[in-house]
Amino acid sequence: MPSADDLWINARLATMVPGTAYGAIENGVIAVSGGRILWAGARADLPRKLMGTATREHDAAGRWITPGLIDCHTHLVYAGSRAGEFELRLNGATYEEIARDGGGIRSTVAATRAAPEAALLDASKPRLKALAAEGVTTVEIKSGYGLEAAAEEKMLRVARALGETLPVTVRTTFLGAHALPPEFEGRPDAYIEEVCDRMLPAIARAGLADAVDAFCERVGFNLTQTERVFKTAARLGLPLKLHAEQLSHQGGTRLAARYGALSADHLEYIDEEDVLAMARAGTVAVLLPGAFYFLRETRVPPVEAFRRHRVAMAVATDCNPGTSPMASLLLALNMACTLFRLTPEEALAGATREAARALGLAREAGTIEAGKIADFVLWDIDRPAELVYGIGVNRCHAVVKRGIARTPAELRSA
Ligand code: DI6
Ligand code: FE
Repeated sequence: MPSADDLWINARLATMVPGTAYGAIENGVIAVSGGRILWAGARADLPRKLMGTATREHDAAGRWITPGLIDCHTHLVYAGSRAGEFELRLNGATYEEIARDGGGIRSTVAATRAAPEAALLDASKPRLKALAAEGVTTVEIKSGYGLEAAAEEKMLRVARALGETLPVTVRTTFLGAHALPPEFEGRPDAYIEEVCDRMLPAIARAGLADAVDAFCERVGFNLTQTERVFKTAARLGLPLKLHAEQLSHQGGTRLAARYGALSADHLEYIDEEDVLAMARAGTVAVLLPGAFYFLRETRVPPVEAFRRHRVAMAVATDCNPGTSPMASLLLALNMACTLFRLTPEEALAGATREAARALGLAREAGTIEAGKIADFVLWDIDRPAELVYGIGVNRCHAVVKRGIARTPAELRSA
């Protein structure tokens, strides 16, 4: 065993390794070497070779340490604001009506297309900083507000650039099939052809996307169109995700399971058969309580069925201007408990271990275990449930990204 660069001692570890509640270890130690966790466990079990050899020793002073949080579903790169649409909805219009009238996603598309790349980065950075300052060390960012090759590529480049300017791992997802761009009005199949024959192959060649997603919905794309996107992505070797059964039941979840998708997301209108298909395929259920809350949805995803059939549940912000203008994963966790009745432990697992699975990163992140990237968070809390319990409360003391510690204030001013 090599010697450690850093030893974090006197910690209460919520490792999130399955088996015991929160995978908790009292009087724990984390040894870090080369940005990875070399060893984690109880002080009493610390290998002799790691004692007193570390270059730096950090006293966690009895604080809880969790894995770095992972926000596995966001659309945080966009320009403009939809506060006006919010006001329309409060004056009686529905989300689907606004979408059909060319508002909604399309208004964000216009603003995002028009924004120079640097301006798009500037507009998006505060949202990622807010997440980072509350312990998010990995984030997924989708395209889908460009809806033409150049603007989709611009969004994905900005997402990648965010990961280089802030200490957060960024995973990008191509969501070209998010909405129908105005140029293709009445010709959705022609747009899907554009996505599959031109946009997706070019983006894959440029290495700009880590996964592919689509919006399978009445206001999005139908099953046949979604399947064409999946086929193309699979041919290019890209993993799949799907916005499924958010506003109505379209059968997207079963399609996603059939194609071995990493995750199906939203799922308010999913049925028992769909849950079984997900269980068989190992597809993660990504729950997005922010969108549920903001749209005042009343149908909740079937959490009990997910538990019964052992479908892993992740929780994410869905940070986007139209249906979840929320840049707080801690708030999403609170909402997952209050609105969907997840337990605090399920919610925290949903933003760590299961979120890692939803991104295909289970071997790299999501728990505090030897071999994983040294991403973890120190919290000023007495018990893990406190993370999920507070509303608008950030108890983050320090965020360790690849072994390097920063305070929330440093992350906010990065
Ligand atoms: N589902 C959503 O909730 C967001 N996208 C999606 O596919 C909404 C995006 C927006 O309205 O801007
Ligand atoms: Fe979304």
